[in-house]
Amino acid sequence: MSIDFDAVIIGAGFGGMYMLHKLRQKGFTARVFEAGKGVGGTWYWNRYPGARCDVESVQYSYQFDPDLEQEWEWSERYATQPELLRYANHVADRYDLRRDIRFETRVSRAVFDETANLWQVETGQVGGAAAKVTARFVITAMGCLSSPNTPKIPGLEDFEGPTYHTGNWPHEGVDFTGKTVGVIGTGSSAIQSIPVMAEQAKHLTVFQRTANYTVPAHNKPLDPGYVREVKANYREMRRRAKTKPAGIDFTINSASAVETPEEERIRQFQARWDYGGLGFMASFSDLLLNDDSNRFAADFVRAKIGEVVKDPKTAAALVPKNIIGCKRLCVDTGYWATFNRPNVTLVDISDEPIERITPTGLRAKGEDFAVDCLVLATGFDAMTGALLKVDFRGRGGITLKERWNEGPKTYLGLTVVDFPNLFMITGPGSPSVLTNMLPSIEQHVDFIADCLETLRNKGKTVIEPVPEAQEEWVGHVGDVSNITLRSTCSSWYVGANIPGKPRVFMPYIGGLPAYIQACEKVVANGYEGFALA
Ligand code: NA7
Repeated sequence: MSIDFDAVIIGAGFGGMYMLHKLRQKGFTARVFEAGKGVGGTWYWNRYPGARCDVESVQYSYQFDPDLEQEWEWSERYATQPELLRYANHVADRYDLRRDIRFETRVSRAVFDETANLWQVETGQVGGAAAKVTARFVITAMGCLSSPNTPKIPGLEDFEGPTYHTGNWPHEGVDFTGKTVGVIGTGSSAIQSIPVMAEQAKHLTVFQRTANYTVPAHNKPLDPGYVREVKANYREMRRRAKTKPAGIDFTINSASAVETPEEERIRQFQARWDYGGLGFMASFSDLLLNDDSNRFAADFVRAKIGEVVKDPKTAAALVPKNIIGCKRLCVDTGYWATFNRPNVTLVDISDEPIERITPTGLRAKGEDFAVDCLVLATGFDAMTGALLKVDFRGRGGITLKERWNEGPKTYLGLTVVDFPNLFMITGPGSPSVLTNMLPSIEQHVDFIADCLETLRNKGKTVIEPVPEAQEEWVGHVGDVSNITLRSTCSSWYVGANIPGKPRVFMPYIGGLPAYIQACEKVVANGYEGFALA
């Protein structure tokens, strides 16, 4: 059987685009299949009002080409979705990527042919015929938060008005003027969009199952002097970022919160709060390791709610009860203050679920809430959702679904036993969602491209992890997750938001530096843990 491409790449977000560029640079042929009509992945689909990245734009950007980072101008501290999408399109143009991308094409199935040592990839085009291509390697770049979760709330299909999911927002936008809107969910997407939708809607009713911690973004236009400084020292900043567990260049206070006197502790929290953003969790080194330390941070944030929200009942309902940073910390602009608006109501459904969706609204806690439209800010089937939508068949016809019956098992979050020549960019078992995605993506792309080049140089055509190496890695991923408080709550990190999903802490929490070191050791030892044929 002939081979159409060295590699098929699934997805044209930041992972897929760089993978294509890198493979071309090394002289490989590649074809990218992308379900959307354009590039950008997460930033293509998540077009809800107020959508922006919670990692600062100068850091949430590619670093593989110093010219690119010098020429691109970010306008705000945190880039909006439209700006990120412009950036993705700029990258696609600059490196002439589109000619190897097939848009509106979804990969439905990929079967490894053990005789020819290649993948047979089946695609379906939106409104078109199914097609098959063959490739030596398949590389998934489908994103970690790309399979929207629509909860099975009784009656949802009977609702007569429009229903929008934040993770698959209409391209033409939605005009909420004069509308009554019901929002389900209070995660990052809701916390970003609620303040913006509230400015337009006649009335917004927010249904909250779990109150979330959020810290102010303090977003602002980027000061030209600051940008000049960043650009003059970009390499050094990127290098520093890679020494930090999250791959983000912010200062981590090495002190312990419990061992720090109260006055100083509050001063540290307040300084981070005033600066804004995810760096709040780096106020002390033990916030996710020690219950008491965590409680100090949680109480600091909880106390802020009462200072902002005027209605005591609403303020009390907004106070999160669980561990701070266990679910991903949110970064907001005016979220709590939005509940002071006369056109916004919070409905606490923590003690009983939404009873049903009716043709004209929602019924919860024995009350009917009439709404013109529904916004589902209900998140994603994270980390494995998109991967398991593709019918991957490895050796002996085994499916990835069967293999991951009890939760995802990978070697380095990159490869899976019995699925030769299949690589996952930011797969489960890699730092991925616990880090700045851009450097994590680039590290994976570089690893994969170097690996393919090594195979070519050695005259090898097959690479796959050996079971012992995978077992050891899965054990290590589990062991490090048990050290932190992060694995203890019902978050999407452990699959708890999807009924029936096995409860496993999916990302690698050992930090980006430790992970990079582990990968480098594997390579230095001649692709230790892999079998090459
Ligand atoms: P999240 O963070 O998973 O938030 C989803 C929200 O939807 C969360 O508040 C959920 O409550 C709520 N939810 C889900 N299903 C239901 C049902 N059936 N009833 C009521 N409420 C429900 O997704 P986001 O899109 O906001 O953010 C995802 C990531 O993107 C984020 O972490 C950043 O990394 C960027 P729950 O907490 O499960 O009780």
